[in-house]
Amino acid sequence: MLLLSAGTSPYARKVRIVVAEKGLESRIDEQACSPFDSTPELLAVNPLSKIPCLVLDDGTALYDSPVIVEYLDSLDPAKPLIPRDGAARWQVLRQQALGDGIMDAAFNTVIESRRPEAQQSSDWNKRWRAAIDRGIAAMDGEIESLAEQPSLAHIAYGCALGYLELRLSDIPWRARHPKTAAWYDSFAKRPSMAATHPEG
Ligand SMILES: N[C@@H](CCC(=O)N[C@@H](CS)C(=O)NCC(=O)O)C(=O)O
Repeated sequence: MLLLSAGTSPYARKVRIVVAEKGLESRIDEQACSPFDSTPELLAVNPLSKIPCLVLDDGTALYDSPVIVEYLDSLDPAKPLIPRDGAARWQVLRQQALGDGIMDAAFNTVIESRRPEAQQSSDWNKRWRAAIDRGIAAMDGEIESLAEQPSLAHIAYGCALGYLELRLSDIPWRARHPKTAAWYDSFAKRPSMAATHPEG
């Protein structure tokens, strides 16, 4: 399988952590890809020109990251990162959506900040930053009740917080939410987190 990815993408990082946690490294080649270049190679597999995108050995392309991680999790049902059924399943999927939603708001904020200043929208910036703040507050409210065994919820939360540290370090989430900060510092030591730490 081929994973089109980028070192600083929090969504691609979520997939790369799942690959490591499931021990699937030997089955997946990674190719760095800049989605904003909209290369013919990326457009051939994802018309949305976004990464991550996973191309299976038979050429089938899977996106976006929630679909990819669900597929990867299904390859080894013995150690699920997403509970198979019941309330626990919907909770983990909702928690993934919370982590992903924080990433969406953060990614939009970062991309907006790269546009010419006169074109930047302070209304959108306020809305995205408020979503990030509320999202982390919600995460903080449940951080102590996360299961002992790491799940996709842990991974999505770790990627969201890691992306904020990388790109929006002015947001004082550590000072506001010391429980979440302590959880993150401990989770960030997992080999899968350390191995996928964004360099730039
Ligand atoms: N919901 C998607 C989001 C993917 C996404 O937005 N990826 C960014 C890179 S971090 C991208 O490819 N952006 C290109 C664009 O927005 O045109 C997922 O979870 O995979």
